[in-house]
Amino acid sequence: MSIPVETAPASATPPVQASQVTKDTYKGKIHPDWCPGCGDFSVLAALQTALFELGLKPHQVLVVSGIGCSSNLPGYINSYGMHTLHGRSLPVATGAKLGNHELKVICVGGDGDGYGIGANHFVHTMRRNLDLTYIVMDNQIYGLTTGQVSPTSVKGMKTKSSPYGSVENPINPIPMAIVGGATYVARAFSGKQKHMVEILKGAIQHNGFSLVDVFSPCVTYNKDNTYKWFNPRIKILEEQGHDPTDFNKAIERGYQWGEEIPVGLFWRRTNLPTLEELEPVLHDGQGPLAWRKLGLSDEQAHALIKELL
Ligand SMILES: Cc1ncc(C[n+]2csc(CCOP(=O)(O)OP(=O)(O)O)c2C)c(N)n1
Ligand code: SF4
Repeated sequence: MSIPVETAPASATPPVQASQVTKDTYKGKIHPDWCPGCGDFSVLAALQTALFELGLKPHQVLVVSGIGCSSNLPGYINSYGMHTLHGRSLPVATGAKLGNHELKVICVGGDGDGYGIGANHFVHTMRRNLDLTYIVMDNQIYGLTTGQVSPTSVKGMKTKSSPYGSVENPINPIPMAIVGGATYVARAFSGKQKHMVEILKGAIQHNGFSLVDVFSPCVTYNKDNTYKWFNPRIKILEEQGHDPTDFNKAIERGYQWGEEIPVGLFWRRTNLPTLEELEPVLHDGQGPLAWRKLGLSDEQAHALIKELL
């Protein structure tokens, strides 16, 4: 079988015609199969609005996910997308970003996906300060697998896998990301969509690794951390004069849990170079790696592809 070898254009310009972006541009063709009322609907809508308001074109955006209800999101948005393996969105996204550093790369997934099986990738992607936006739809439970305890389930929470109450301390992703090297660390709530849009726009525009942890209630399996439970507790940092350049305050507010739970931008740092900025090969004037010639003859390329397939 002869495999056609794609010849890369010499210029860095992607071979896609940019069309006019409208409010509907980012609407996908498939209707989400999430349960009615799932917090993930709000995250999808906020992300679509943020991309529209930033004037980005779908061909400039790649959305990468792992596995879970929340990780189905790339199927519902009109952009480039990859639905990868459980916990593996960040390494796949890292490869994509280094392959084409002009892309806006956005990772999405759940708390189980990102803070459980994918926690090692989370830590290493943060310390590299790759220019990625990571949105975690944190419902404090495994939704897709029908309600087991997750790394962010509250201690004592009764789930299918912890019928007498979880005995484990949960992960707190906010302080973890601040000390882990993330340079934009924020939290949003599905019940405050307008605020989420602003947080997402800031994250996507930020040059460096941004985490947006979103309280996105699982209305089917988490009967503790519901909209009703969150609504009176959620307080917006931006309305309280929080300074996101104050490291100690960011950590302190990140630990707050109980009667008052802050959402908003906890921490932002702008003086740390990104991994892409430190990679000399990306700055030799030849544009993204993805658009460069391979430097192989057609025969060599065919032989290589044959070997890999
Ligand atoms: C390697 C691997 N282990 C386990 C699973 C089963 N599994 C699928 S989704 C999931 C957890 C989903 O929870 P979360 O990431 O929080 O997403 P949600 O469904 O709540 O949005 C698990 C354990 C899997 N698909 N692959
Ligand atoms: S099971 Fe939970 S997380 Fe999954 S779609 Fe339903 S409400 Fe959303």
